[in-house]
Parts: sequence; structure tokens; C-alpha cells
Amino acid sequence: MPDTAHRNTNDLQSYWMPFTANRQFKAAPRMLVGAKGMYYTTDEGQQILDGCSGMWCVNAGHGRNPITEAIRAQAGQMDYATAFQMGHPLAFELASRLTTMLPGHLDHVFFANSGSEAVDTALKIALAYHRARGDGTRTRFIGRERGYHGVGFGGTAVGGIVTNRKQFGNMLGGVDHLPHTHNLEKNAFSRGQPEWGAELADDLEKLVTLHDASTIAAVIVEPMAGSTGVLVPPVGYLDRLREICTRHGILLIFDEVITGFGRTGASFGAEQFGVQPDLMTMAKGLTNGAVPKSAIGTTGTIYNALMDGPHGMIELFHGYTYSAHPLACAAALAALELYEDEQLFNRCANLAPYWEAAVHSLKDSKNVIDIRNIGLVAGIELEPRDGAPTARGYECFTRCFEGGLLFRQTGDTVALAPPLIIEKSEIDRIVETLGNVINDLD
Ligand code: PXG
Ligand code: PLP
Repeated sequence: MPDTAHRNTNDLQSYWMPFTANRQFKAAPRMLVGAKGMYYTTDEGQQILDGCSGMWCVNAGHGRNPITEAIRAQAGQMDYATAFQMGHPLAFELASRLTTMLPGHLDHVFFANSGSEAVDTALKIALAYHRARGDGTRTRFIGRERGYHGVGFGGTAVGGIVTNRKQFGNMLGGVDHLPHTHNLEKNAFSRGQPEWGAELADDLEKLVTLHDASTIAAVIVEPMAGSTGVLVPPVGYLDRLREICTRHGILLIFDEVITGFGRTGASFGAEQFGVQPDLMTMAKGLTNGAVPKSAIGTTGTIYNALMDGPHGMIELFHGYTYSAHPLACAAALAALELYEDEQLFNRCANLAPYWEAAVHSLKDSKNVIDIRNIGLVAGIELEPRDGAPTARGYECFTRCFEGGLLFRQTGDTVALAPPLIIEKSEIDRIVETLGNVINDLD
């Protein structure tokens, strides 16, 4: 028997931290103990400006009272309700409310608990849809290089971030990838959508020729790739993907885990970029990050294709213990109401030009090789150090944190996505802190 009596319950070793350099972190920990509005509080009492909305999720800022109160009330009313063969009113209310916001013909909603689960669910719905229509040979998926679709086996397989894949072997079979759209020669320092690159979507046509359309179930892309360092879609690119998918009977899935709920200046990326998907994944901002929750929006065509077979038969053999969790539904309803009350998506659109000008003012800072932006998102790419990729990015991250600013570091790119309640003075502060740190770095 292992001797556990010696274990210190306050040690830093037991917790295996996600997507973290554990040994590096535990040698010099950074601890957050409070959060309100635009700011975190550290264990040393320092206020930290949250430049990435938690992890792209607290779009209305931290600790918003209407959401906190809704969760509190629901916990007192009904903590949990079984989700299979039983319902509770908030789940139906939330699904209806969401469908009034969703673009185009997305009029049905399935619930899960994380972006990763939403992605795997969307992929499975795509397979089940084709099979229900007698098109069961459509089993392939097409993702995109540098795409991030969470960490389930399906999402990892269609994802295109090499480091997230190579530890894990073969994953899901029958997956291919489109080229990413990042091109410094053509598009560096583009403001908003880059002009060049719509033709990159034509690679989908090549993959269709290679595999035959009759084998392809769906294409999945983030309308704007977030995790890989903010890659805004070139003008016309998503339209072209849509057109090719439609022509070949391939479903188009938009992974809107980051782009949903106002981030790009419209309710969803689909709306901002004017392209309709057949399936859409959502998470993060759905509850303002307060309780884990995700959703998959589908068209009535997809839903109805599966509402077939004997009446008493389960139509989709899929679901989670915590699908439509009451606390998460309560948080989501309160978050959507708060977004509307404060007109936060419009606020984002209105602030976007100021944001764009502010972040692009860093253009001549040391080692800055690209700046990208849309809505209240920006990626500032630093030249990697010779032989030490990510080192400059990490140093920038720790130095900014010491200076009271938190952002997401992805390689040598600084990713910014502040809560949509941000004030202009706080935008100025972000840019000033970053500029000082960047210019001071080797
Ligand atoms: N799809 C997309 C487009 C995402 O951005 C997921 C799926 C997975 O969601 P969950 O809830 O399973 O983590 C995501 C998540 C970052 C960062 O700063 C991005 C994500 C998560 C954590 C960090 O790059 N995106
Ligand atoms: N593993 C076991 C042993 C389970 O019993 C369950 C659910 O009952 C799961 C995994 C799946 O858990 P969840 O529904 O929370 O995804």
C-alpha cells in the first residue's frame, strides 16, 4: 500500500495542470484568487487586467451579478435533473432562446458541456445524418491546418495544431486537412479580413477529387482561427468553402466556440462573415464562462432527417450526464439576457475601430512581424528567437503579467480578446503595457 500520510494537502504537485508547463509553473507559480469585471486579483493582492476574457469566455466581464444570482437561485431550486428521457423547463427555454439568435436555418440545439464535447457531438451528428439518409459512405472529415477543435479524439483528429496531435498516434481515421490561411508575405498587418487568400478554399475541391464527394461527411473550420494565434479569414474564403460544400453535399460545420457571442462584432462569426453553416458549435461565452456548457446548433433538415424510425426509438444514441445541466442553463439564460440588456455585441462592433487603431499602433515595435484583428480580438506576432521558438512570446507573457496584464500566449503570438465591457482607457493601457514590454525584450 502506498503511504499517503506524508502528503501535504497544500502542495503544488498533486494537480496535473492542463496545457501548462507543469514543472516551470510550479517553480514560479502565478495564482489568481478573485475576479470582478475587467480584473483578476492575485494571491498577492495585485489587480490584473484580463486581456483575454478568461480563456475567451467571460465576454461580459467577471463575476456579473445577474449570472451569479441565477446560478445561486437555480442551485436552491433544483441542483441537477436527469437529462435522458426527462426534461426541465430551462433547457427548452434556453434552446428556444438560442435559436432566435442563431443565423440562417439553425433551429435546433443539442447541449454538451465543453467545446471539445460540442465538436465531437457535431461530428457524430454529421455522420448520423448522412447514414439516416442512406448516405452511409460519407464518413470522412476535412479540418484545416492550425485549426483547434478541442481535445476529444474527434476534435484532435480534425484539428491541425501539430503539438496537440503528435503525442497521441492515429486518432480518428479518414481525416484530411485544408491548408491554413496564414501568409505573412501577402497579408502582414492586414486590418480586419485580409484581401488575399480566397483561393486557398479551392484545395477543398482537390480533396473532393482525391477522395470523391461520396466519402466526405463534413468540413469543419473555425470562422476565425483563435487558438492558433488569431487568423482572420480572407475576404471570400468562407463563401467559397460554403459553395464547394453545397455543390458536393458536404456539411459545413463552423466551430464558433471562440467566435460566438459577440467576439467578432456580431452575434456569431457566421453573421459577421455572412456565411451559413449547417452545424455550429458554441461554448465559452454561452454562459459567460460561469458554468461549463456548450451547444450544437443544427438545421431542421438535419434534425428532421434523424426524426425517423419507430416512434419509441431513441433517434440519436448520444448525450452526456450533464447535457442541459440546470445550473448551466440558468447561467446561459442570464448571460444571454445580460448581453442583450447591455447591447454588448453592438458595443464590440462600435469599439472595434478604436481597438484596431490601438493594436496596429504597435506595428513598429521591436520584433513585431504581424498584427491581425477583428471585432475585439487581436493577434500580435513576434519574430521567434533563433533556435528558441516561443521563448520571446513566453517572456512577453510573464513580463506583462508582472506589469498587470494577462493575455493568451500562443507560440510567439500575443492573443488578445478582452471582455466586451472594456473601456477605451483600458484598451490604451493594454497597448501601452505591451508596447513597453515588447520594446524592452531581446
Ligand atoms: N473549438 C474551438 C474553436 C476552441 O477555441 C474548443 C473547441 C474546445 O473547447 P473546450 O471547452 O473543450 O476547451 C476551443 C477551446 C487559447 C485557448 O487561449 C483556446 C481554447 C481553449 C483554451 C485555450 O488558445 N479554445
Ligand atoms: N464513464 C463511466 C463509467 C460512466 O458511467 C459514464 C456516465 O455514466 C461516463 C464515463 C460518461 O460520463 P458523462 O456522461 O459525464 O460524459
